[in-house]
Amino acid sequence: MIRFAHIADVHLGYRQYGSEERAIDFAQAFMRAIKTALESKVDFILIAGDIFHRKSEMDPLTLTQAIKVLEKVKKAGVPVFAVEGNHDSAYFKETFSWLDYLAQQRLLVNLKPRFEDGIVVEEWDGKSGAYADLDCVRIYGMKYYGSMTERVLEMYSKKMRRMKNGLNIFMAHAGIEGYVKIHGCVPSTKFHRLNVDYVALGHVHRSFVEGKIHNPGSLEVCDVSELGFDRGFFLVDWDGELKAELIRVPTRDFVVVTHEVRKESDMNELKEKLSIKAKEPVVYINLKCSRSMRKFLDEEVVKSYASHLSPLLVKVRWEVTDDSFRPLTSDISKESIELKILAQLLENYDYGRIEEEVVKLKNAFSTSFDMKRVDEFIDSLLFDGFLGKSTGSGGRETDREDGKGRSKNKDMNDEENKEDKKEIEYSKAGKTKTERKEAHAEYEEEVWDWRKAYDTGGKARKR
Ligand SMILES: [Mn+2]
Repeated sequence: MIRFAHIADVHLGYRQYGSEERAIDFAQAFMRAIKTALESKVDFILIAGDIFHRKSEMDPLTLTQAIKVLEKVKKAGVPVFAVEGNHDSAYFKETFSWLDYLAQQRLLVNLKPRFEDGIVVEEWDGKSGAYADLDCVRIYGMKYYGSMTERVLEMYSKKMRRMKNGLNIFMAHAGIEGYVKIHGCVPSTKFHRLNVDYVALGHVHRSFVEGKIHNPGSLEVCDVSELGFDRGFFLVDWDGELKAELIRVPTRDFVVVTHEVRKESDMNELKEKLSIKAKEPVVYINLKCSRSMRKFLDEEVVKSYASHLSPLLVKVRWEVTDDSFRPLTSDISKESIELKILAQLLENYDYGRIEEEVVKLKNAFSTSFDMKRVDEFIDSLLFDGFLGKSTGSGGRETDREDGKGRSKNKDMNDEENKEDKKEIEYSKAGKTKTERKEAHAEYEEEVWDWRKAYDTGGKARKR
């Protein structure tokens, strides 16, 4: 019997809502999936694309996360086969991707066809190739090709040869039509037609099985719209017959509340809606109100309604409607539109409310290269104590009036104290880990502090 794990859409390095903790959630989910797979004694592991969230701008922490987990698999002697997703590589451009890098480190096999007067489907030679053979298993891999998926698949399938008396797998980062509206989807018949036993897909963040086509979904929740989706990874047994089981990996709790505020007392109902149980969740509040009502509602107060949940973060999305009809162009200045758009763009980052600064900076550069203006601008930022601040706390306005610099120093001291406390926690965790090793290390959940890239023995993060 052959047993393997089929994982997809890990999205390492995704600092969702600008949260470092969320990026750690994604890494922890990857670790959990891999550990479960290894404990289930799999013969090999498939990763069907989007190991990383961003194809460029790799950071050391994200790369460490990938390497730490993959090293674990390598140590266990289990081979990993992967394809590049839309988040992993620039499609069609023959560039050296981060998966190529991991392949060079012998942490995985990165399967993709080559193009040279048509498609070239060769066996993996230790550096490159489109398919790889194990005892009784052949695995073909195809990376993401966006709107070209169907055409590449057509060409690819003509070059495929079955391994006789073996398990034949085709792995691709592509979706099939009818599940979600995203690019890179093809009709499912195109995959059914392939002369293989198992089609391993990634791309659609929701789990589904359609005949031999299997898509596990993403390990964590990449977008609030994906909340209701079933997700996990497949543990597959094959002995002439296929048996695939979706293994669900614990993920971060999400609390999503939509509420309409017509009068101030409606806020009490919002409180009621939030009186539920959840574990350090991401809280997502959709608030609908009129423009005149919006003036009475303080975002910080809204956020405080969720404080009893000890949330990881609270996100408030305003859906503000105009009280009466007003033509769009007459009294909304170009600048305010620009500010609005910038604010939306910046929402997913950790900079707080800096859209005004961005506009000022842009103006300082675009009107002339007046370095004096740029200097003044930077000075004003520094004195406002704005640097070093995290998510838009709404406290910035008051800092400004408070006078120069003081708030900045206070923040920095807090940071240092936090660091000290952490150091103590780590050293404690280190001790308990050694003690525990003799007992049953197997049954303890391995919790990593990914910022420092080592096992904390379950102490640093409580889930
Ligand atoms: Mn994805």
